[in-house]
Amino acid sequence: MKPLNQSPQPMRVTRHGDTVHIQMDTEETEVTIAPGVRFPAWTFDGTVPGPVIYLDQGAHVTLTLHNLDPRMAHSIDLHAALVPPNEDFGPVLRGHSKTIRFVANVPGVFISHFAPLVRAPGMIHHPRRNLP
Ligand SMILES: [Cu+2]
Repeated sequence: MKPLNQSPQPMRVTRHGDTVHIQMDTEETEVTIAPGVRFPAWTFDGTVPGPVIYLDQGAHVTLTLHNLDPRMAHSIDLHAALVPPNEDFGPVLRGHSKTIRFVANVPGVFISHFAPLVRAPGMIHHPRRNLP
């Protein structure tokens, strides 16, 4: 098992037409909350709030959350994903990964957060257009 405070890496997004594959890491790590002030936080890709995910309406999304934390389970609750929350938003055990699949059918701005606590990255679904 790796130690706490691993160097975060940015969210990895791969797009192939309407298919979007997202890789995110979750862990406890120190973040800077004011100049010179570090604080331990539960993070997505090492940040609070986590990264914003931009999707086209109709995108077929596969999001894999990797829990790098050696001490505890983490999870993600994607309000944009109309999936069974008890199955897809449940805990990802330390050192494990979980994949959530959904279609971004509804355009809008959605919160995503660790369940049950909020540390919100966002997800924005544009009405259909071509993202780079
Ligand atoms: Cu929620």
